[in-house]
Amino acid sequence: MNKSKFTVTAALPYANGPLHLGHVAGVYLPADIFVRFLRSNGHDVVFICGSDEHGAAITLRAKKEGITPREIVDKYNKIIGDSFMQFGISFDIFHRTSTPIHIETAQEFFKVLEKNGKFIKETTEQYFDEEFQQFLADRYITGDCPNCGNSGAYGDQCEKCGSALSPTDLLNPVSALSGKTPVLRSTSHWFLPMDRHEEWLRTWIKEGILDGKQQHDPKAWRNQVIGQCLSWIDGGLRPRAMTRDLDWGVPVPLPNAEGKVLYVWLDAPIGYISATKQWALDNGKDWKDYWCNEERKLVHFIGKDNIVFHAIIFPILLKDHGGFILPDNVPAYEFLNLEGGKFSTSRNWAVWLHEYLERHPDKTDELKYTLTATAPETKDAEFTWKEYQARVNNELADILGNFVNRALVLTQKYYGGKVSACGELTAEDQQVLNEMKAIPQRIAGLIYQYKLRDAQAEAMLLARIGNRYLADNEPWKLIKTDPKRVETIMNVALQITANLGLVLDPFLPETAAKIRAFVGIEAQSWDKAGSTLLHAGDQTNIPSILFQKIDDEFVAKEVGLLHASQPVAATDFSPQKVEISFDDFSKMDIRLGTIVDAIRVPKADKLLQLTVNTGVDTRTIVSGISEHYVPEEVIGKTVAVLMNLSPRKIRGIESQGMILMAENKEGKLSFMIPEKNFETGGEIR
Ligand code: B3M
Ligand code: ZN
Repeated sequence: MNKSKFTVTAALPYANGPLHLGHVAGVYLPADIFVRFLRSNGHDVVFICGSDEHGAAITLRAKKEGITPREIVDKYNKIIGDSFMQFGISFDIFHRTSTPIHIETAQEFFKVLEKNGKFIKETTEQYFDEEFQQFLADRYITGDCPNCGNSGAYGDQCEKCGSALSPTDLLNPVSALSGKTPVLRSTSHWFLPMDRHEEWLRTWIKEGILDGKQQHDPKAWRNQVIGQCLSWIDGGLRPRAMTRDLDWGVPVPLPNAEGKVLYVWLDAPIGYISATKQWALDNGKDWKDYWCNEERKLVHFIGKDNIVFHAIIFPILLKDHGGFILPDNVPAYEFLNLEGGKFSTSRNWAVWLHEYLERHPDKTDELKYTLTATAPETKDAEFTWKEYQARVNNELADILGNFVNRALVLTQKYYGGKVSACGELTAEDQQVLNEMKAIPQRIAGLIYQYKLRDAQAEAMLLARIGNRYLADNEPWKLIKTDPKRVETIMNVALQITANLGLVLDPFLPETAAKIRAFVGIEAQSWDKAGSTLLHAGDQTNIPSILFQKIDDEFVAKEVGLLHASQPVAATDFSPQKVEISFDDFSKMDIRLGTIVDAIRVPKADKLLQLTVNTGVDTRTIVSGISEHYVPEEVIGKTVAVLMNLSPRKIRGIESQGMILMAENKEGKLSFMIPEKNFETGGEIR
């Protein structure tokens, strides 16, 4: 078979902050799995990434940290690059858009478009911050999205609904610099008349046809990608400024363009090309073979907020320039949420990759497995530490780890580690071996369709089959009565083990390498997967444990870290009250009481009438918790009671004391329940 050649890119992360697990799950890990598979299946492939070092994302961050843009990009390029390396994302190059080769490439690209009349130069009114004396575009300006109402939409895009915007589209625009409403001033820029491109884009995206030729299979594109693109095109594309008034970026390479730089979304995608050029220089290749050869498939892995830039704007630029191939596919990922919330840099609701790797340097495959198993391929998904624990314990440790360990330990025990001979195969053996043969083909089929979650599940299926095979055949019992049969069983089990060392490789490269080392084989090409890889008499090695179980303490610690990192806004809670003496405090008699009965107070929405056993008596307390708890759920709870508060009549009922509650920012209430199972009456001091 003639194997397609690929150029695979992963979105260039802005060098304005570290990466979190949402980025990893929705771009870098799937791209890496895809590329590792292509390599092992004998495709010619280059895997390109780098940091995006221009644009308002960078300059605004620099301003916030009080350092220069150069210092910002140096700092985060290193943090991001190091964490990719440590996590084993196997880019052929991780480049930078602030390098001379990139700046030159981007300028050259711009000049060609300009010379060929692909831009319109126009003077228009743009927002200007009078206090900071600066034009405002992109992230320098925020406001309400005209399409979805999101109040944090940027001047070039709403990240919530994904639509591409211009600053003047925003409702209630505010400058990110001064926080004030900007004024309009005129300035000239080079615009890309996207409206001229609607027709061919529609045919290309809908049917995969470009210049009358079938360029790609539109059925292979994700529905969300096609849907988003068509809705923009149908809504009418508008000219879009390709330059900005800024002092950080790629200077516009024309006379009389002082103080103007390329729009970051013209600059950054060209970063894929310049990175390829650098890699080609370093490796004695011709970069044009990766960008200008129609035999090659260009694939962009991105998050869904980047769809318009990769499936509409960049293709227009490539076509306008001429001589370039267009993407064969743009697998875009939805968003990953975290423990019930959205990943957010500003609210620090995130698990940062570099911090995870610092805490758990030996748990890369555990994270990869969980992220792939829950990847937001077709809809938003959620990462929780509980699920991580369950995946590691119940799947990686109990199934994969257990099976591999059993197969190798028994081989050590019975045959001194030598692969036993395969005798006559039973129908069951044959069936298991047939599955082993079929699984790699199914994995390949799924990966070519960018269904990496299902592909990983297929690879794990082989471990499940192996685990069940040993459990069903119980060689540890049979060894006493039918040692001949056990030889065959162990041979089959080891063939499965060796195959796991191949089929898991794209997903769990470290684990797969360990398994191959256990059975004593080298990395093999994908076409070997499914076959019997071991021969009777081959020597295997003593295995180590593949996966340690994750205990509850691990989960509690991780969840705790997440909450502990939350910035507490001064306005969220009331300020501290005036100081009191110890005597004042000790006047209060607070105890553990148990709620023995609860009823609603008629005609009072907020009130429950509680009967509380305090250890010294049973009393009535009226509590304003009815909006938070129904009577049935509070009965039996042991809670903190303020005993010696003067009794008061509430709605005609005498309330003798008070139940102490904690309140969060949203005004939700929680009982103060003792952490240990303490009896009623215990004093709280
Ligand atoms: N840096 C946006 C992002 O990180 C942007 C991607 C560029 S890809 C050419 O989401
Ligand atoms: Zn929106």
